[in-house]
Amino acid sequence: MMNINIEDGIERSIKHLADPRVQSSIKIQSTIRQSLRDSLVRRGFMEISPTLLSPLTDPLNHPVYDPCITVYGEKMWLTKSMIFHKQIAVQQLKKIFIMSPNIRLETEEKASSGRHLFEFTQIDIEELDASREVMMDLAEVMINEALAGVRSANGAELAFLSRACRPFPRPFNKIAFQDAVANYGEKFEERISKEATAPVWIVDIPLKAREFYDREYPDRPGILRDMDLLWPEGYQEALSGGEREFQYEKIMERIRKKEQAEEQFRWFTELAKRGIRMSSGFGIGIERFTRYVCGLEHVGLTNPFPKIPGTVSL
Ligand code: ASN
Repeated sequence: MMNINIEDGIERSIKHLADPRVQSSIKIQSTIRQSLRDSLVRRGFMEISPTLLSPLTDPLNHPVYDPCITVYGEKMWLTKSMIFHKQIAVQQLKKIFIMSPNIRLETEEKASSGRHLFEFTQIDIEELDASREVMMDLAEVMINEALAGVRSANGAELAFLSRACRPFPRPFNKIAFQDAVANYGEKFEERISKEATAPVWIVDIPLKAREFYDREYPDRPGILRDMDLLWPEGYQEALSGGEREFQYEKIMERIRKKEQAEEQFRWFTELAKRGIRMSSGFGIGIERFTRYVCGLEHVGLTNPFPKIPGTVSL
């Protein structure tokens, strides 16, 4: 069964951990994690435990291998994101966040994207009764506080990596998805990010490019009250989020429109049937944040045990 050479694997892992770029980025990441947590706690958010295994997880909007295990005779999935758990927990807990480890078994060609690991952490945030705009404002403030935090705590690492790390003028620029496609074509994320010198919001991403769970504009069918943020300098996606659909009928209609198996979401839809309130939130990829701050070619350089798509490693 074992096709990998463990000796080689261990050798690679030792070399990786000894790489000064890896050591600097891990140090910087520690500051980023602390700063993001502090920003949220200061604003009344509460950290809750991650969920690793559940009969309910994010369907995602792109294909991944789908690891599922049988637990006491029932199927459970490794967490791809805690989107539904956030939406459920926030009904009672109001303002929450999770340092959430996610497993997404990305297809092999993603190995060279520079942006994908099949195990990563996102700081996943949700607030009850909040609008998308409130969440965008929070994201900008948190990002700027983390950049300022790194600048003051990690001077030596930034100098070694030749990075400046300054907070950005606010508010960040916004482009509607439709305009982004019209002006930059299908590969707009790559193009906009490459030409940008500060983060750029992509807003109003349509249902066809998104999962079913973000909320539609009441008067613009198919267009969602959602957002992505792009890092500048070509580092692409920093975060994604939106307002969540909360009306049972609409949730069901959208699951059908996306041609997804209703059964897979029953733990959520049955709860929505009883009545839930609107919430908004987003998730910031911690390794991608670190990669951008450090200016590294691959996100794997920000993790002590990087899981590169298509490769088995420690
Ligand atoms: N964390 C994202 C959100 O809040 C969802 C995801 O990771 N797919 O919308």
